[in-house]
Amino acid sequence: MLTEQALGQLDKLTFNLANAECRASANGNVTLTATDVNNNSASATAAIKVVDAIAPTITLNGNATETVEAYTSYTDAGATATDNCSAPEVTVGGAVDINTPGVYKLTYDASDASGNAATQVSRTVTVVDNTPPTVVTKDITVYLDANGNASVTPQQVDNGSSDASGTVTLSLDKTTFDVEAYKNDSLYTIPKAKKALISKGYLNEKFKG
Ligand SMILES: [Ca+2]
Ligand SMILES: [Ca+2]
Repeated sequence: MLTEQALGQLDKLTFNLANAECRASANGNVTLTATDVNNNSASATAAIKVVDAIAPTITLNGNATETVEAYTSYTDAGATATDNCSAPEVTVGGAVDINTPGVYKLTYDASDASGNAATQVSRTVTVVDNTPPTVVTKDITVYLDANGNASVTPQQVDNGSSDASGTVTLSLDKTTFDVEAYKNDSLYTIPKAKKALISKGYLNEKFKG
């Protein structure tokens, strides 16, 4: 039976677990020596296997859910991992396509040198296009035809309207004009056509302007 005194004579191989537990070289043998009251002693060794069974912990940088405007740029804030032994690298899974609106999931994993895997952390990034196009117009002149009608296409009054998405669909609230429109809307000043129409009797003199 080992006495407290005998235990005090253990070989001096010691372990500082706070520093040594993560190194393979920490594994080794200890020698236990037992000595009786008459100074007879005997020793035996015991192998010490040091094991790290504690997984890293991952902490997300930034928010777990983010909404970003499309066609800008996105930089993932990443995540950091801490471990009782070291600072494991964080592996990022997934990617965000800033040029394609949608919902993206990024995952973060980390393992320590002993193969203990951290609980996966993730981030949801929603890419939205909430920016309306830029509309640029140009003033144009249209001429009434022999029947007193005229039409305008969106392309005729567009002067480089654009959107970051690269595509815009153009439409006009009004595409056809006639003599009545001419009479009722001073914006549609069509001098040449007016002159022609007056000469043809479609307009009377009061519209001569
Ligand atoms: Ca660990
Ligand atoms: Ca847009």
